[in-house]
Amino acid sequence: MIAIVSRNKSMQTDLASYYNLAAKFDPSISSLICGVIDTMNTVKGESEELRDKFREQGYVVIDSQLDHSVLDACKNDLEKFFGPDREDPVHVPSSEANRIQDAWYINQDVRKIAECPVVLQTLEELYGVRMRPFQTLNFRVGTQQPIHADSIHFNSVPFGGMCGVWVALEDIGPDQGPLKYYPKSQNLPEMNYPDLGLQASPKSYPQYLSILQDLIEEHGFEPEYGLIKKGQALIWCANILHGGAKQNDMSLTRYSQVTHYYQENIRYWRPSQSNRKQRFFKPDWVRDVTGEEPKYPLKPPAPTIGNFLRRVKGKIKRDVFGDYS
Ligand SMILES: O=C(O)CCC(=O)C(=O)O
Ligand SMILES: [Fe+2]
Repeated sequence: MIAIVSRNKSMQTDLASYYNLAAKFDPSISSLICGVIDTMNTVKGESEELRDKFREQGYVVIDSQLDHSVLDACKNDLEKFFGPDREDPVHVPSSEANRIQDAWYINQDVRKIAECPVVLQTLEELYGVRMRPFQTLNFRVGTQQPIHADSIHFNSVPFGGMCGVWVALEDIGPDQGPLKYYPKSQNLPEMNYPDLGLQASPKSYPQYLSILQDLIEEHGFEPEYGLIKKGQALIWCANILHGGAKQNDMSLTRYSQVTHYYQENIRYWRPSQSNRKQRFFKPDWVRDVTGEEPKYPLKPPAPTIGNFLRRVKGKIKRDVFGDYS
């Protein structure tokens, strides 16, 4: 399919209908612009410029104003959980050598970064509604993650009620494998697997990624890089194409925290887990769990064939298809 798109000129001019995307432009959701909720009449003043930039470019960079002691403590306290000889942070849903998911369960500074007042205030100004953190990811080095839109992992009804915020825990230069993103690509329509003629399954992820490469080329989107200073935060919207740039110098670290946020009181679904029908889920909101029994590790699953196959499927999804959702 990708080859056809690249070679066929008439299809190049009408990719939306080729991929059966036109129906996505539903006038009843006209309050959603480029995946960013139109707040023109609700928020005025100083934030207008930032909001315009967010709407036009699909991202903005702000100063989180987080105390550097919080950033340093986060970086230092998680250090033992990274690398080949790392300690296993058992009370989180998942962790790998360079990726700890939801470390807010075990680390107060991760939670402080996720609940950063300046970030929350800015998100409210950008979206006109409250956004709530529901997932954190901490990285020690660059991810070199392929270019994707977060909406393929975390979608919502209405579309666009999700965003990512990338906080630099150290100054980020071009050789550290910075965040790479394509301004204006958020203008592409909502693309779920069936819209691209793909089965809604992690198996389709490599094809999804290569269609995005095609679209980038067709539209001439130019990449930008998150060369930001320690404490700055890069906010991106659900539909913007982004990933991790190549790490040129393997000796360099790239300490960072990504927090994903959802708009409150909408419906949440995951395209890769919605094969037969749209499956909605309840986000695990970031919150204070200091008084709670640890949720992780979950009880080991019963040794049934079903559970064994589920674990193998999960591993293939991550290791073979690169789908870390
Ligand atoms: O930090 C990166 O390199 C990419 C992270 C990312 O795409 C995400 O967390 O949504
Ligand atoms: Fe992402």
